[in-house]
Amino acid sequence: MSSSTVSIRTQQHSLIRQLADAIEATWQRYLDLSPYHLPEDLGYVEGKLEGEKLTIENRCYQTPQFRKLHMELAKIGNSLDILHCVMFPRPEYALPMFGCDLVGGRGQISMAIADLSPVESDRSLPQNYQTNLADLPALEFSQSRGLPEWGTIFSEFCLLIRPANETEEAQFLERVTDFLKIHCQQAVATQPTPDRRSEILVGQRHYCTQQQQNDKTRRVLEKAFGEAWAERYMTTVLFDMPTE
Ligand code: 18B
Repeated sequence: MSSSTVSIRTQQHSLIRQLADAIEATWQRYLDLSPYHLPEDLGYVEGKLEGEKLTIENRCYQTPQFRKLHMELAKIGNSLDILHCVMFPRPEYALPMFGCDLVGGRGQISMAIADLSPVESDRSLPQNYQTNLADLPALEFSQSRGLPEWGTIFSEFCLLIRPANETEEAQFLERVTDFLKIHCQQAVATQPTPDRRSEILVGQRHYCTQQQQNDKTRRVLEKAFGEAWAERYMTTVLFDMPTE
């Protein structure tokens, strides 16, 4: 861990900081982590966005079940804090995609999303996931947000909210931690199904293709780093697709 990684996290909105800590702690607790190397120049990035400094820090691991565990913290001056996280299963494992994105600024989180998204062609989650997720207590959030057009990849358990107060922030944090715990426990108990590899790859590629259509993410990256860089970053770091 570089000292700069510690510093950006400590400067971020408390929900982002707490969730980043919870993601990392859950990974450490349940999974057998090894390093994952990003392209040399993309681990720590600085750019300029409308006169403000954009800083991006990436944290990446792999495990026997996951090709890539990716958590990213980004900060634009004092106006925007972002946490992005995706867990990419190895295609030999019929596991959903965990994804989460929090965007906030000036003390308020404007958007918080977390989901375990199916990759099956019938859009269903594995039975054990359905049972465990359905067993979690119902939650009330006062401000739900509608899904964008490309958001057909998300499951019925998807949380997409604007947390209204600290109670809702704490509820969101707890629910995402529950998602992660269920996911890690299920993943380590899952046997690989190499015969389903190509079918699972189709599902994962569809997930990535849809996510690459998020114009809000693209626009931030394009404004700071240019179109070509944003395209490269979205397709090699944020939502890269296994090709073989
Ligand atoms: N994303 N997000 O990760 N995005 O990466 N994100 C925004 O208040 C970044 C994911 C998702 O309503 C917004 O409107 C940047 C994953 C959805 O049209 C901004 C990075 C998921 C929306 C950013 C980043 C995901 C959204 C607008 C790279 C889901 C709403 C914030 C570090 C699992 C889209 C707002 C809509 C929004 C930016 C979802 C600024 C730069 C993994 C659904």
